[in-house]
Amino acid sequence: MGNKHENGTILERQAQKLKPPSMYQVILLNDDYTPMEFVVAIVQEYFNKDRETAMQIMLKVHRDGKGICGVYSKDIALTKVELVLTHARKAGHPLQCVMEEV
Ligand code: TYC
Repeated sequence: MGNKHENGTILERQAQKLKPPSMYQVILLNDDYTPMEFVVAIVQEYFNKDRETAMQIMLKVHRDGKGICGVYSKDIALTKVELVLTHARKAGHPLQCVMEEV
């Protein structure tokens, strides 16, 4: 059932039901202790931003409490959150990084 190649109707119905994968914003949160330069380096290294863009993102987080570093598929976003948190903890900083479905 459901796979008639001689009649395209059923396959077309299946195709119409397919949704694009959910996307996730990876967000940095502000704190009072993580050095600004450390955050800039994190944004450059894990979110592929140049120094100027990384500085703007860091300053937005510092002023507004949070800021978006990028939008990714679920597995990529999860990996970035884990890498950032691992790097920050190893360096002894309380930096927080979360993901939110767009
Ligand atoms: N508020 C921090 C400070 O003044 C800098 C900072 C920016 C920390 C962004 C975290 O996600 C952050 N040193």
